Amino acid sequence: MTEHIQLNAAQETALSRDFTTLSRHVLSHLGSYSPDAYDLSALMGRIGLAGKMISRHLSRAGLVEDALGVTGEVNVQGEAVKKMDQYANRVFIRAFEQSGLVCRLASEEMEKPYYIPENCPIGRYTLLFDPIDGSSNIDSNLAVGSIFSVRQQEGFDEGDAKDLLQNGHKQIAAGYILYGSSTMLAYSVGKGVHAFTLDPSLGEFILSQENLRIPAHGSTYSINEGNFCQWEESMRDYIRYIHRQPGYSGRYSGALVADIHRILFQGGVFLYPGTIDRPDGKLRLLYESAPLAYLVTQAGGRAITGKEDILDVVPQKLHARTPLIIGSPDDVTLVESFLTGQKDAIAAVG
Ligand code: P6P
Repeated sequence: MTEHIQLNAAQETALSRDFTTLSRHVLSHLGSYSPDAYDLSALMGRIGLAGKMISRHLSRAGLVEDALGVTGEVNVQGEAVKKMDQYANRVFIRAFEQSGLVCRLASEEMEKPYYIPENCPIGRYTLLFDPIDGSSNIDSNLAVGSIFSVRQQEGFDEGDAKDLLQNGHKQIAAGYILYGSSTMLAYSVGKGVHAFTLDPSLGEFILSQENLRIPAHGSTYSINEGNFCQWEESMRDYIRYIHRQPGYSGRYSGALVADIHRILFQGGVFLYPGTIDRPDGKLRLLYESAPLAYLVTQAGGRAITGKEDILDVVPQKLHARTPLIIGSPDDVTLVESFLTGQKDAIAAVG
């Protein structure tokens, strides 16, 4: 009779980890094998598939004909559309056309939601996403990301997707994919934050960090100081205060996902406040700030506009923008004390 072959502890751990794929992890973390849980697990699997395809295209962009540069078009945001934006947007659409799960996709790159009619009577999910966040980094081979948010469709949609104009608490899943030195996916379905690393040799996202918790404080502040003269005085006072404190480091990559990923793991605060040109800020609510707020909040962090929690904001339109201050709870609270003029709090920090 063959003995039950035992690997050593480290080998058994590695083997178990390698079989903890994204879809399986979602099911185990939902702690349910209901049809909804299977749907969400399958949906996350399709997001992972889209991420793998985008990662592959990015890694060869310099070699593949016609992958870099702009398309010559301008998107609904008034920004030049990069060829990679268009490719990534198409990848997400194709990933969900064959899923049966998702009826609508709303993207930074599309003025109106994209409907998948054959899915709509059954598929009750909507995917909101920024296919490539930070695409201005692509041609310089710097980190970029995808951001995603999943909501359940409510009621009958007459073609205007009005039910999407609700606060961020309505999200049932959210996360991002970071195309950096490795490709990582961080997600939450409301039961903590978990990170996966793409193993190209397996073609699978493998669990690398479970139940991530953001540090209460970090030394990083991430803001585009080129806008200094456009901020409100209270924001300028905060930056002046930080400049006077020892130990802080400014880190700003131009890609929201990369900056948030650093802060999620090392602590600190990311800020994109309103400016004179853009009083509502630059970042979009439904498919950038709200999903990242959901994720960071799940990890024990905070995300505010300066006046209220990001997750409480109700957008008036699909591509609404918002100021964003997000990260470690102590650091966000310090920024908030400057913006709300809580002089005693400022005095306390010296
Ligand atoms: P700025 C990229 O265009 C983006 O939407 C985010 O990824 C990034 O954090 C921000 O805009 C950068 O904007 O005005 O500092 O170049």
